[in-house]
Amino acid sequence: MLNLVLFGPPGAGKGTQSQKLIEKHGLIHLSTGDLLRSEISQGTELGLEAKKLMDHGTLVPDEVVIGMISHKLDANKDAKGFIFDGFPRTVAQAEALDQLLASKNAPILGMIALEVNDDELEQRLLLRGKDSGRPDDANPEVIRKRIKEYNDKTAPVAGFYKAQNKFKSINGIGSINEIFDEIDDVIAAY
Ligand code: B4P
Repeated sequence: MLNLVLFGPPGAGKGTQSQKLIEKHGLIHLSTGDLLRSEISQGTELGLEAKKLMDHGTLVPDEVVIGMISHKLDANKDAKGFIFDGFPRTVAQAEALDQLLASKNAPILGMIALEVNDDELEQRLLLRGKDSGRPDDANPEVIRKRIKEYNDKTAPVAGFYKAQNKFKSINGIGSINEIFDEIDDVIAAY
């Protein structure tokens, strides 16, 4: 099973590259951001609670996202593999994911991190915010809060995968196709 974690700060290009990877490799895309936004648009109780946090650039509780991922893994038992996009975002989420995958005998093959500096991230997200309708992309203060959450809570997740020799990092600045080719070279070398 080809199970990959695509990693990086908000706006690094995880969602963009995930789309290309699922087309090429026939994987299932599991984006916790997309799953949460779907709960919000359906007006579920979970969505209403998540929206309050997401609109301020704060992470939602670990147990909420772990539950969503567990459900999706169970619903896709015949998948060739999964791209985890925006998950795990805390060390607790990474530990839970290892446990979920151990019970399926299908561990994470690797984590691929996209490196992008803060100024570029802010510009990309503000640009997307002009027409995405995402409140968390429209406000520079919220974007900076998301980057701070990343540095405080998410960046340590890289160490979790480094300790397992599964971490690879690439430059996330450049054309979308160039970056995709680099990611694909990393996958071919696994
Ligand atoms: P996400 O939906 O995961 O959003 P994100 O971090 O902004 O990344 P995204 O994938 O959208 O951006 P991308 O880099 O593709 O999270 C949103 C919120 O949900 C979080 O703040 C949190 O509250 C909550 N959440 C989600 N998962 C959670 C979890 N596991 N635990 C707790 N809370 C969670 O693209 C950004 C822009 O850059 C796009 O417009 C794209 O076109 C552009 N772009 C991409 N590549 C480019 C390139 N090479 N050059 C120029 N522009 C590029």
